[in-house]
Amino acid sequence: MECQIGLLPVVLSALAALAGCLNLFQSDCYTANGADYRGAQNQTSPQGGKPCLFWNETFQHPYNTLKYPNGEGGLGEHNYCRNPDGDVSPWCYIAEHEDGVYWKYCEVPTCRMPGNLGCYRDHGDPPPLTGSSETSNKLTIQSCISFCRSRRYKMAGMESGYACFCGNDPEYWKYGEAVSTECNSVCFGDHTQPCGGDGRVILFNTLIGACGGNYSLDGAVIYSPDFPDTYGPGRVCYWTIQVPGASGIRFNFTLFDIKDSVDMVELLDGYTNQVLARFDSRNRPLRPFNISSDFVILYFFSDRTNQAQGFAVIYQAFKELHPPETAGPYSSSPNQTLIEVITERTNLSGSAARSSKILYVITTSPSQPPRNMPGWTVYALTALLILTVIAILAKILLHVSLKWNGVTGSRTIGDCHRSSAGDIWTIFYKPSTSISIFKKKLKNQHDDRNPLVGE
Ligand SMILES: *[C@@H]1O[C@H](CO)[C@@H](O)[C@H](O)[C@H]1NC(C)=O
Ligand SMILES: *[C@@H]1O[C@H](CO)[C@@H](O)[C@H](O)[C@H]1NC(C)=O
Ligand SMILES: *[C@@H]1O[C@H](CO)[C@@H](O)[C@H](O)[C@H]1NC(C)=O
Ligand SMILES: *[C@@H]1O[C@H](CO)[C@@H](O)[C@H](O)[C@H]1NC(C)=O
Ligand SMILES: *[C@@H]1O[C@H](CO)[C@@H](O)[C@H](O)[C@H]1NC(C)=O
Ligand SMILES: *[C@@H]1O[C@H](CO)[C@@H](O)[C@H](O)[C@H]1NC(C)=O
Ligand SMILES: *[C@@H]1O[C@H](CO)[C@@H](O)[C@H](O)[C@H]1NC(C)=O
Ligand SMILES: [Ca+2]
Repeated sequence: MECQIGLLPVVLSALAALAGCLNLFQSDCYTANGADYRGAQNQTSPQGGKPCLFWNETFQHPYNTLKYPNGEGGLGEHNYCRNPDGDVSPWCYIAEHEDGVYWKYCEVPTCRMPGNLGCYRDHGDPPPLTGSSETSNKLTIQSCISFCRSRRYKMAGMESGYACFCGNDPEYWKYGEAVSTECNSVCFGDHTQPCGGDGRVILFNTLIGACGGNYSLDGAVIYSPDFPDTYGPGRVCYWTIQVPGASGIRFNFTLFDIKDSVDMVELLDGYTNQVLARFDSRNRPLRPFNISSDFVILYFFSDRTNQAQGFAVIYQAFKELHPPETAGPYSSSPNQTLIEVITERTNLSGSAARSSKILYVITTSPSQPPRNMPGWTVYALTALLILTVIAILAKILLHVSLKWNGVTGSRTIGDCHRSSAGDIWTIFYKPSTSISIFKKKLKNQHDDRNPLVGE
């Protein structure tokens, strides 16, 4: 299942592995919890299972088309499984049971994000992944993936909401695969993510959510840093995509949630570092597009405020005997015109120029000479120097006369330290085994804490 065809000796198995990768691209979901599922499964399991109720007929429950008439969360005049409330998986209302169960998680086999290797049985001795492990009452999918990635493991597994296992074990499946709904215990660190179950481990490739990497496969999915958590503040990441022999690379953003106009994604020509496309909250990638190069750099930048879910992008290299004719809007020259074609708005001023300079620093070889300083920079620096000297002199004078104020200053620092000790509260957090009951109450509450309100 791992998408690594480069080292396989036999051509046939290489083809099979690539086919496996391509199948993964046909996934209906690119989020860990299927919040983006828009497929048409209308029962809780493809083999039998309970029939789902229509969202336009569930007015006795919090989620229905009367309350969300504009297709929020994918609701509509249908009875397809959806995840409108930030649960760990798509679900639907069912005709009520004797025991009061009125909704169920859906087992949707096509809704598995690429890089999620599935839900597997664990009999404990030895576990499916035999590398490092840890437990944490703040476990998220990415906290476990990061733990394993930093120890150079290719796979990370979460179990029972708080346990994390790492490994490279090729036979992780040996105790058998389980249905996805058996891995729907919430992560203790993030109740919108699935973290396995009792005796069930959910496995992920540790490439998910890495800040940067080098890709040479014909195709792969790249996720924003820290995925499926929101991307962190101050992230500067770049991924190289170099597929020798390709005449072009197709990009399809299947998920794009960038919070402000400062955070951004850019695509650069790998050879010239020229910015080919820039996306942010105002310039979203509307449709797939081609770049006619075999070497592209994907770049991500986030500032210190306003984080969001991030992105998932499929790339697929293709080979052509002759380059596409200049017919149609897409085959334009890959300068600024590409951006015009694929975004809502075109604006390459200011911040775009700054961002490519950041990348320029990162990717340029040290042999290249630094750029010449413009004249105004010299004047600005001189002015700054004079101001600094004045400030230092002033400070020395103030220090002599206001010495005693220093005490107040140090007290403030102490307060800061004290307030940062709020982490202590997490120790009192007791993981509850009745998570599903807790979730059931949530759906029952008619409360305003559902994620649709923000949309
Ligand atoms: C882009 O990816 C999505 C998700 O796999 C797929 O449904 C869609 O058809 C793709 N678009 C194109 C033009 O291939
Ligand atoms: C589910 O969808 C299938 C195919 O569209 C349809 O035949 C079936 O009647 C639907 N079942 C329910 C319960 O809506
Ligand atoms: C809900 O939508 C379905 C499909 O469009 C329709 O058949 C059904 O009559 C609708 N129910 C109500 C109460 O409007
Ligand atoms: C990618 O390749 C560059 C240069 O070949 C190397 O410096 C960098 O460490 C690689 N990054 C990763 C994540 O392997
Ligand atoms: C991108 O290139 C592929 C392969 O040549 C082609 O099938 C596809 O139509 C192109 N897509 C766009 C948007 O130009
Ligand atoms: C695109 O860039 C190339 C060099 O990078 C330049 O020669 C060409 O004139 C540019 N085309 C347009 C339409 O700007
Ligand atoms: C680009 O953005 C700048 C400031 O963000 C604005 O002044 C300018 O009018 C914009 N240009 C276009 C073409 O939208
Ligand atoms: Ca931001």
